[in-house]
Amino acid sequence: MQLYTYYRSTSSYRVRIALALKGLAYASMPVNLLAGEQRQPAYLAIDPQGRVPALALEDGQILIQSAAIIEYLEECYPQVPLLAADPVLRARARGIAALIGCDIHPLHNVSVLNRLRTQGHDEAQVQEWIAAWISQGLAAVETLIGDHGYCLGAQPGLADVYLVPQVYAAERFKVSLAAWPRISRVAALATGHPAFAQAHPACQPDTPP
Ligand SMILES: N[C@@H](CCC(=O)N[C@@H](CS)C(=O)NCC(=O)O)C(=O)O
Repeated sequence: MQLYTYYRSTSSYRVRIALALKGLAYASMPVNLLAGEQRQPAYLAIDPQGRVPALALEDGQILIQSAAIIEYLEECYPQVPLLAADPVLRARARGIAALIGCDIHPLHNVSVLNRLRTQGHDEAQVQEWIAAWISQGLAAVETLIGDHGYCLGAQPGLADVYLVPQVYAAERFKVSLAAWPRISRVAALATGHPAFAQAHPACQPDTPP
């Protein structure tokens, strides 16, 4: 498989974690979002929306959208499951994933921030926008996760696949995690896990030196 990815894209980071947790090999196909490669015709032929990630399967078929890609991996490679057997726990994990993937991340995506800038908002206003949405969302996540281990149990799962990249984005945008001890605990735990370490933005082929 080939993963079209950008080192600090949180959506790509999610898929990298899922692939690593499941022990699946893939080739990284870096797309430089700062250079606008996602809007070039060659990449639009892969994802007409011009976003990463995209996953090319071994038969050449291409999947887009991190949620759909992770669901595909879960269905095809269930040996290391990201979802519990219990339907309620599955729904809780999907709820946290949707909260982050639908209600936090899209509001600080690069194209949204650039639209704010072209509308005349200065960097302080853009920063306030980012911090407001991340803080509101992570405050809710803090109440939805448990007091021990990963978000919803002793093993990492779908909620962690979404939360750890969102924590990375919070730190990148200088949003303090101090008010959220459970989230901080999960992030610290993930730091010591080889799959999360392998997927981290700091050690991707396109990570700047
Ligand atoms: N809902 C999509 C979001 C994908 C997305 O917004 N990716 C960002 C990077 S995290 C991107 O490619 N941005 C490029 C742009 O906005 O031009 C997913 O989960 O895959």
